[in-house]
Amino acid sequence: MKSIGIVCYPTFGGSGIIASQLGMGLSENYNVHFICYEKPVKLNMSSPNIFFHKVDIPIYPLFEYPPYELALTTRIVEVVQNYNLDLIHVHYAIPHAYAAVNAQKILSEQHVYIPIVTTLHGTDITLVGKSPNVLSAVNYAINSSSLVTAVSNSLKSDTLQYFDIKNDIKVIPNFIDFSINRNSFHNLNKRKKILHISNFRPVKRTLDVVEIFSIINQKIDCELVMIGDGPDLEKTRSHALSKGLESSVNFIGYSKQIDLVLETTDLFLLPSETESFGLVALEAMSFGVPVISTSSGGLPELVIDNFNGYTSSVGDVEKMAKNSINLLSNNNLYKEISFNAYETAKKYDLRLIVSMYEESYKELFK
Ligand code: GMT
Repeated sequence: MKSIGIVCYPTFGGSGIIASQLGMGLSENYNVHFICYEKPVKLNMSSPNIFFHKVDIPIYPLFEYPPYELALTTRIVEVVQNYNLDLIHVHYAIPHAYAAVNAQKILSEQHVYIPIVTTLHGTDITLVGKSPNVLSAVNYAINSSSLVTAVSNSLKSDTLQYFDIKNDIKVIPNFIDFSINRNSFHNLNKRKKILHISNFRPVKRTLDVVEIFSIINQKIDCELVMIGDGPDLEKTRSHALSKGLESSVNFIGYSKQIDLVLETTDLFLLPSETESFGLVALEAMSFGVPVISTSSGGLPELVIDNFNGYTSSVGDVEKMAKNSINLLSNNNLYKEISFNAYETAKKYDLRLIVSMYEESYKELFK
């Protein structure tokens, strides 16, 4: 059986979730070795083919910034040597692709060949990667990877625009596990439940979520559930308070029970400045929950306006609220859009997308 190493951020972010689910899917046919500074939050280690190797980052008073890349590079070298890995798949260019291509170089001096697959997830390109402080190192890491994948056409074209890319970039979208039970047929709740999930970074525009909700709330009996935590949480909470919405907005922090919440949700709001894909929108759609989003980045590749949800320009809270009110007050329209959302999500079934990765790996094995 071939052995694959996966490097990812172990936190609640979409890239870590995709990497974990990919590893679990691959473990039916491969040994999968996760190399991360913590066990990924969504990783279920029940398969005997899944292994976890912790990256210990040296903390020493001299260092203001711990040398994560060096520790990761060293750990990749060790795991490849000790477990005879056949390929390393890194998620997120910064600094994972850079660490992996350096590990590849170290190993080549020992006559060990290891192909590197780099999956670009979004912020590693659109927000941080294109910054002049890291641009040439990220450019080098992408060009040195054996295969580069991006999670949407939009991310692929952003990457080609911001970097000097010599490699082809293959688009392999995010995916969702349809082997778990998904309650797709919704009857609208009497009191409509509206949901937002994010890491409350400025790119998520969580104040717009409150604005959209406050307009809907003037016309429709509804509640807003906000899941997640991050830099804009307090600002968003204060904004809801200042609008007198404290009794109808519920901030619940991080949750591992998102599926349970989605089962009883009527509408999902994602007014992001940009999203390379919008995994959380796909999760909502897999429960037949229509999405109101912006038309930025890769979102319109998933959320098709007037078909499985509605898209608007960034910041157009009036239009997003108008579309929400129209949808939530029209049962027949709601049923149709909800059904289309569910049917769209089925096209992103884990089994289909994992096999796209497997096909790509096969071309790289020696
Ligand atoms: O933006 C986030 O919530 C986290 C971020 C990450 O890197 O984990 O998500 C990015 O990758 C996801 C998985 O590919 C995509 O679905 C998200 O759209 C993308 N976020 C952005 O582009 C802002």
